[in-house]
Amino acid sequence: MNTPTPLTPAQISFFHEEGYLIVPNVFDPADLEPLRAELHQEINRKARQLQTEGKLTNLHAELDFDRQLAAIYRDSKENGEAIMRHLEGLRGGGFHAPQMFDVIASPKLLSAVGGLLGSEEIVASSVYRIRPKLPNIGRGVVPWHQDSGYFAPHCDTSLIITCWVPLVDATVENGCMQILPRTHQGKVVTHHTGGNAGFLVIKDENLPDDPRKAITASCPRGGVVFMTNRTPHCSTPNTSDHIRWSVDLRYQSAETPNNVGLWPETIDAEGKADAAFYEKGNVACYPPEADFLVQSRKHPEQVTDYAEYVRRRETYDRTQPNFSAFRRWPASVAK
Ligand SMILES: O=C(O)CCC(=O)C(=O)O
Repeated sequence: MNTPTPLTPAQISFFHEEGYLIVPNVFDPADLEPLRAELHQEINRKARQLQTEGKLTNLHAELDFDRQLAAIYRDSKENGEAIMRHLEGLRGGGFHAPQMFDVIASPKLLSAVGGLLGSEEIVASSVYRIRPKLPNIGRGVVPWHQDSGYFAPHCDTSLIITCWVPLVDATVENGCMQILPRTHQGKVVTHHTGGNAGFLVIKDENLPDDPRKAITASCPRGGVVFMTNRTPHCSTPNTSDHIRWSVDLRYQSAETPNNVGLWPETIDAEGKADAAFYEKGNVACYPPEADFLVQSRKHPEQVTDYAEYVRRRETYDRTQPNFSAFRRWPASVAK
């Protein structure tokens, strides 16, 4: 990866005024190749495991990264979902690899994030998601939400930046995001539970503006869509013939509440941490997952390396907290 190009003052102002920013060339597309290749290999590793267990017959190994998983899913929804669950990175477990960490800790990305945060002390969150949005499958369609809908209310007015990084060109056809601009200075609006695939959802009547004002966030591979935690966004169906792969990563200033360096003190026989750890001791914006220092000019010796990042993710994953105490949204009813 070569040297980062800092964001311009105009780009930074645009982000703060509009609540989002699309930068088409944060990365060279080649920078993302190691992650794409590793994900592709991981699909094959998991598919071979399912084959050994007698659940899968055709690996479709001749197909490219943006097609293989869709073919496996077409043969068997169960196998396709097993592989997707394995990759998605939910709850700290799932896929992590040096190639993933290299993207999270990429100087190019951190240069942009630092410009938007106005801070060089940057905390990354384990709340990242790897999204293979398969063609014509509803599961990857994400309803309107603000990321803060998922976070603890004490972080509502903090700035947490979502970096949405497509691993293929993201287009209207393959289901890129829609973003409602200039609405991110308002409150976290009411979300309902029970949206598509278990996602939270903001009903149209609760959106802070007319959804027809949404912009379409198409973005080439190498680009990044930056959003704030209060920017309403959603994503549309993939009507193309290939998978829309993306990862979304989250960062905040080290001054925003976080659980850097904090470990569950007690994990009982069932793997659950003491509830107090989540309710009092762990003030992170999303306490079930581990935050880590990813860049620091003041304390470079405290910046987390790959091994420590894995240890933190795995430890938090083992605790499996019940996070519902933090934010209770009403259940969705048919509109
Ligand atoms: O990738 C998508 O389709 C939606 C992403 C999203 O909602 C997010 O990153 O918060």
